This record gives sequence, structure tokens and C-alpha cells, in this order.
Amino acid sequence: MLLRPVLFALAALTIGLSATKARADNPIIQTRFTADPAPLVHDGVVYLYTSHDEDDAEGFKMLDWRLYSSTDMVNWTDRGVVASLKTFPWAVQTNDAWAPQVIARDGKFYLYVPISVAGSPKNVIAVAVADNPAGPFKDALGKPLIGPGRDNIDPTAWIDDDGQAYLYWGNPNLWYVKLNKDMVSYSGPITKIEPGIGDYQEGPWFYERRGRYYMAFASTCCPEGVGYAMSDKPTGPWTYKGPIMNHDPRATGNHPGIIDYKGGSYVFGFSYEHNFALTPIHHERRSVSMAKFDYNADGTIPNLGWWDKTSAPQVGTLNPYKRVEAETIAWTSRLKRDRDRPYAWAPGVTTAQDDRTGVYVTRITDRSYIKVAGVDFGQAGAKTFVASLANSRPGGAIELRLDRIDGPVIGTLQVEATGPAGQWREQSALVTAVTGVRDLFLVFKGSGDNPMFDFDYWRFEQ
Ligand code: FUB
Repeated sequence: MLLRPVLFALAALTIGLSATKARADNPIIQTRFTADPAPLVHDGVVYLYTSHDEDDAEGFKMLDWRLYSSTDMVNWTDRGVVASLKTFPWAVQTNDAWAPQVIARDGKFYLYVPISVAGSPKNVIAVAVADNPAGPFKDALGKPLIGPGRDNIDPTAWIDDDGQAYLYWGNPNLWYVKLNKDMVSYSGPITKIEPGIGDYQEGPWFYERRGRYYMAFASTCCPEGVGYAMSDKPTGPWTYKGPIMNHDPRATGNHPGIIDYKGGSYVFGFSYEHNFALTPIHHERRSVSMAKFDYNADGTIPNLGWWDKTSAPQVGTLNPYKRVEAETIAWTSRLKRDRDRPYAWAPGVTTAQDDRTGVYVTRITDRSYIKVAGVDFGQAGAKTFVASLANSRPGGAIELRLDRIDGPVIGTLQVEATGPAGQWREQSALVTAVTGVRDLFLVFKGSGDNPMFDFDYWRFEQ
């Protein structure tokens, strides 16, 4: 009889019994619609550049390019807009910010993007440059790198071991040119790949791995899948190797991005099906998905079928004792009233950015939540939760739960008013001592459906 209350008290003092092994869920970004994933691994970080479908898109409506970063493939930090059509004032400003790719060389980062100019044909490829992966990227030329042409979309770049850089692009034909060392000019002819690669449509993704050259792409529309070809040389000839993802009605306007990171291989793309977590309407409101795979011994890529709802396992943990940006998110959604279950589709929080604060979380409503996966509280245990918040009206709370959306509550921060809009202040709450590696759910509580406070960063203290 005595044992039970003692055990209960011990558990309440230190919540640290279970360790999580988190996996990413698709789509991996839920705060807005993203497409055309272009991952770059640099200095131990995955930088995921994307194009961006506007919330009210009906057909393509694309104005800027965004960046997300991760060191564990499950928690993604929103790094904001890194370039937009305004970066290229000589281009059409109302639409056509399509599939980007960023590549690093000699301490600089080069962003290649398809945009459009007045007239016909209208498709051009532009290049912008930045001193760090998060930009801001500046127009390098004041004019297109690759001039108007019907096929001129979807650039992909690679620097070979001998230092020669290549730029491929095109829909429905695939073209390439040799880039100069400055990465913003080229030498030699613009060359069409002939004969074309079987099943090629658009969205090429060019890279070399262990002496083999790969060209992944969105396969022939419609519906699209992801196919790939291989070659012994960067300029081909290319041999079609089959689908990585099958043709599937769950995608048009697809685009692969492939990387190796921390011993695993990953293919990014998108599937309409996963957008159902975010919206009942799709045209074109896409969101990026990811799958992990293993190359076959001969370097070929297995047919993965399609992106699953559950994606890759986490490769690393998150340190809660250092500042964590609130926009570091494994999943966000909104719960049904009085139920610990999400709506079939329910936008959770989103992000905004300004020059003073950078990117922060906004549209925080009652019952919206952020899941952060694999938070390593260590053995000493956390005692206090600290959050930087801007709250122009009193009210609202952040409930901290462990492991599941209906898991144990370790503390609740009652959010005080911080003054006029844009005034940030750290606020804190005591928490039940928590140890070990846990998934953390920040559940926002208030009343009504209106957005409450904004949220910049958080940390725990011991
Ligand atoms: O996202 C706009 C366009 O649709 C891309 O540039 C293509 O690859 C296709 O995904």
C-alpha cells in the first residue's frame, strides 16, 4: 500500500524514464506551403532551400525562396526568406519564383533560380550570391545568366573533383553548360543532352557520388514521379535507371533533391497526399516530403514506391539548455476543442520575420502546438523553462508536455502582457525535473480563435 504513493512521488520529482526515438513526419515543413526542395550539406548542417506556394495559390503563385535547416533530419528551423523576385528587379515581379538550388564555393554561396522576363520565350535562369548559407542573396549579374528559352527552368549545379562546375537545367529537354570558376559566368556552348533521358520531364538534380554521376529528375508528366539516370562522366552519356518514386497521381510539379548526411541517404520531393495535414485545397499548394534510402552495392538507387507518412529517424538530439529558436519544429498543428486529437487538416503556427527579431513564431492560437523531437534534458534535469515572448494583450499560456500531445504536463507558463506590439520579454516557469531524451510538446492555451502572443525563442535552465 505504501509503495505506490512513494513511486508516484518519485516519478513526479524526476520524469526521465522513457527515451524517444523520434521520426520525421511528412510533410516535413508544416508552417507554410513549400516545393522544389534543394538540400545542401555544409559544415555539418542540412540547409533545405525551397520554393514557396502562396497560401491563396490557385495554380502556381510563387514569389520567394525560403530556407530551413536541421542537424537531426526531424527538427527543422525556419530561416526565413533568403531571396525573392525583388532580388531580381529586372524580372517579372508577380510570379514564377520556381525551383532553386544553392551551391557553395570558396566561402560564397550561389543561388540559381528560374524566373521569367517579359516577352516570349520568357523563362530565364538567374544567379545570386551570399556570404553565408542564410543569405541574404544579392543578384550577381543584373541580368539573366541563361537567357530566355522555352526550356529554361530548374537549374542544378555541381562542382566536380577537378574544380569544373556544371549547370544543368530544362523542361522537357535537358541542357548543360560549363560554369567558370566565378560561378556566375560560363564558357563553351550550351549543350542539349541528346538523345534525351528516358522518362525525363523537369526538375533535374545533378551530383556525383563515389565516382558515379547521377541525374535525378521529375519523371514525365502527368502524373509525375521521380526517376534517375547515371553516367561515368559529368556530361553523359546518361543511362536511364528507373524510378525512385513511381508515377503517381499524388504529384504534378515534383522536384527531387538528394543528399547524404550523417551516414544516411535522403531523397526530398513532394506528395499531395501529405498536404492534407495542412489544407483541403491543393492547386498548387505543395509541401516538401522526405524519405531515407540505401544505395545498392552497384550504386543504383532502389525504387522506393512513394513517400510514406512517417519519414526518417532522428539523427541527433536537441540541446534545450542553449537558446532554441521557437521556429525549430518537428510538427505543428492544432487540436480539436476539448480533445487531444488534431483536426484532419489544421494549420498550426506559422512564422514571420523582421530585421530586429529575425524569424519568430506567430499565429499562435488556443490549442495550436509545436512538437520538438528528441530533446536531451541530460541527467541533472531541467528546473525552469524560459521563453522570449511578445504579448500585447494579457492572457494565454504555454503548457509543456512530454512525449505525446496528451503526455504528462511538466509545467505551464502563464504569459504576461509585454507592452505594445513588438516588445519582447523573457518569461519563465518552474518545471517538474525532467531528464533523458524526450519529445517536447509546447501546447498553446487561451480562449477563442484569435492569434495570441508571438514567440521568438526558448530554453531550459537547470
Ligand atoms: O514549382 C514550380 C515548377 O514546378 C518547378 O520549377 C518545376 O520543377 C515544378 O516543380
